[in-house]
Amino acid sequence: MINYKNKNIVIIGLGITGISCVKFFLKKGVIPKVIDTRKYLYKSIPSYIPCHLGSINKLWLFSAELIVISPGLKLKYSLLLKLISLNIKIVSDIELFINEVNKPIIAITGSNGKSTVTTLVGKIIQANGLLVGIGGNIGIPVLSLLDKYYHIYVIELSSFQLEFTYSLNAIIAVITNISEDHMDRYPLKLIEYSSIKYKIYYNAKYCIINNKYYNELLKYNNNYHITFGKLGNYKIDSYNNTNWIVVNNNLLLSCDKLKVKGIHNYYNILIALAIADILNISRNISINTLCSFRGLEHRFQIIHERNDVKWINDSKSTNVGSTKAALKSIIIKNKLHLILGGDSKLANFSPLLPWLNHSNILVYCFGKDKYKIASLCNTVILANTLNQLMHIIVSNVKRHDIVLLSPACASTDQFKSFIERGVLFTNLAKTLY
Ligand code: UMA
Ligand code: ADP
Repeated sequence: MINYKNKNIVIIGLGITGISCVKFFLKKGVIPKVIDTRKYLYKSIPSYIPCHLGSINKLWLFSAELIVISPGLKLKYSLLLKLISLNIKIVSDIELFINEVNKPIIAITGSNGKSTVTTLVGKIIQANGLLVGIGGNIGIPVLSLLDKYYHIYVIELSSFQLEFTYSLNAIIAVITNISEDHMDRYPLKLIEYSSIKYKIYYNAKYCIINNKYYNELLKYNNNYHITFGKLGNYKIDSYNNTNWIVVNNNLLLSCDKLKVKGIHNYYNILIALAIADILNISRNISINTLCSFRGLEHRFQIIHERNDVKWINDSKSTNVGSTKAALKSIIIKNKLHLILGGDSKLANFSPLLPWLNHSNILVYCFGKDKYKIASLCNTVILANTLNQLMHIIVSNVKRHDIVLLSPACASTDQFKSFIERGVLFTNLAKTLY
């Protein structure tokens, strides 16, 4: 544990991470300073805490001994270099957390599937009778986990959180997959983004990796490796026209027994199983838990079915990779009505081209980047809002059609979060159709 007493500490960002950091330092007997570039705070903090709103207070930063930066914040590169040259330490809340706990940490990152895998692993460990602290990017700031006793932690990490994390020494580290996301944050694009993701493997005892990135992993860690994917220790293989979970070349479980569907979800199941096996959890417990899992809300979820029309809410699809996964999982009997749009975060939509110009797919675009996506389509229906599009879609759908909201974009241009977007889609589907 680090002694923070009498240290000059500045927290930047006062969302749920910043608030958890304030509470953490107050418990340590230290009063931090806080900065938020918004003019008003949504959450209140004690009035004796010095608070600077509306801009970055550089004087505070230059006189700090420790800066804790919230994941959603990006400091200008020149400012960052100046702070580093002055030997001022900049850390994430994850770094603070790692320095406090002495129980094993399972660390999970990736472009897609993090929350699903984190939840699955948490459920399996719970079913095995251990107290498991689940947190991180999934929506529970890790420092809030310090309030209770846990035997083990399962932590979901975003690339933003990994940027300022240095001391991770997970017992098990996983990258679910890597595809473009957050390209508006990384000037060096995919190279920069993926090298930050690979930080999760530093000092990890067991590394779980998609077989296709195996060689890349060896640059970061030479400890025990387990591979999954089309090939690998844990793989999905077709047998008698059915997909099977295969472990070390033994058929273990038919994917027909799972409630979640789609190859991408089967990969998530492989990862969770591999983690459970490393923890020596009995196969009975893992398989029962995996088979009963119905998936998380807003992730490729059928939310309404009427007159043989299926409505699928995949609002958590905030990048091209997850929309591609959704499209690969759908068998189109008649027409697919695909809703895309929002803030693309400078994404390249060309991997979706085969679906954007498919004779059985009608593409609908809304939100900030609707024209960017539309420019790749031969035919497209445009509207400003999801609400407007849904009114058009209900008049277009016919028997055996599917309507899929899988926007491939962040929701923040028009909604508070992907949850608000998914709830609106669900309510409109149920009330309009
Ligand atoms: N802020 C500024 N200046 C800025 C940007 C933000 O001052 O330029 C302030 C805002 O005014 C606000 C605060 O910072 O008061 C918000 O901080 P934040 O954006 O870091 O968000 P938190 O509420 O602390 O939530 C963060 C994660 N948010 C982001 O990474 C953007 C949450 O992930 C995470 O669940 C939470 O910490 C707990 O660990 C969300 C997310 O969208 C779900 N993650 C991205 C993703 O999954 O793609 C990475
Ligand atoms: P994350 O926490 O990484 O955002 P989630 O489990 O919340 O991941 O899922 C986000 C989106 O990614 C959803 O649209 C979901 O259907 C899709 N998804 C889940 N697992 C995978 C995967 N292994 N590969 C590609 N897409 C996935």
